[in-house]
Amino acid sequence: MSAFKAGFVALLGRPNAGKSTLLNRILGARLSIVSAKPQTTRHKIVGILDGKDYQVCFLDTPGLIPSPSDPLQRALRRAAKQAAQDDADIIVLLVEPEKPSAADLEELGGLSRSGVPVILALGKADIEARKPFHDAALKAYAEAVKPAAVLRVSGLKGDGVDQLLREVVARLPESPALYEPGQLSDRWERFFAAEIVREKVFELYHEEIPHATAVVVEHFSEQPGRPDEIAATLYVERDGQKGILLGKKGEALRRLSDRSRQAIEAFTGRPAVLDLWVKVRHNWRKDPKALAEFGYL
Ligand SMILES: Nc1nc2c(ncn2[C@@H]2O[C@H](COP(=O)(O)OP(=O)(O)OP(=O)(O)O)[C@@H](O)[C@H]2O)c(=O)[nH]1
Ligand SMILES: [Mg+2]
Repeated sequence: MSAFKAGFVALLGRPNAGKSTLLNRILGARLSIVSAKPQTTRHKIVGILDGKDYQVCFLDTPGLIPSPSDPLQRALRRAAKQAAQDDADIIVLLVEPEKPSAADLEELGGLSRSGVPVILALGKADIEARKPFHDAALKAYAEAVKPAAVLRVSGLKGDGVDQLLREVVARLPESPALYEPGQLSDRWERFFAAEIVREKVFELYHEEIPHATAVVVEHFSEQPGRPDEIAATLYVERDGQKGILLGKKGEALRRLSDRSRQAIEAFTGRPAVLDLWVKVRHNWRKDPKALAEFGYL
């Protein structure tokens, strides 16, 4: 009988590379929020996959922003770097199917200096128009990263995901399970409710709004025989942004609330009542106190 294996596997890459989509595909669950806009993920999130003789604890991370321009972006970078340097037993580096810039090679190549094995995964491999770039991209990254394994994946379609999992499991250290078997994440429903509202903000609003919005769940109560009661506050940076979130006669906010509630209900499998409030917290992305309060530090 082979010994039980378990460990942390950090999913790393630039913003928008498809890390959260890949994690959700591996787990078969919508754990980490996804959007078409970069800088969607703002937290390290553990997604746990239990096998017969292994447990893989994937860490979804905020995309590595090339040049962070405010304290929030710096905190996101730190969280991703920390996952690579302190937490990971294995790194899965997910890259775009295009030729990397010198800055990409320097930064993403530098991640391997931590001494943990790196699996280089070229993502979005389903996109036909980008296939001509695969070989050149893989060659350039492989030279910089010195990966332990190289493969192509599509988090969206699922291609290559089994192979990725095999490569990961083969390199897991021997260890007892790190989390209670059957537990999907280290986070609780309250956290996911806030993330789901944030995902809907990314879907429904544009320009600076998604990145200027933080969501705090103030209240979450589950009672037998009754819908969950959830209250959340959306924090934006300026009065004008509050007006945009609300929309004419509060219509936009009602739409956000409806969509968020439906998604939360799909996630928990229970009916819910959702109350959303909007507050201004001036320049919160530059305010370490606010960043700590919102869980980003
Ligand atoms: N065609 C295609 N699109 C993908 C794939 N994976 C992700 N995408 C799309 O790429 C966009 C970004 O996906 P995310 O999973 O949010 O990317 P991320 O790396 O987690 O982004 P951040 O959290 O901002 O760092 C979304 O529009 C996804 O639908 C893929 O395998 N194929
Ligand atoms: Mg993400």
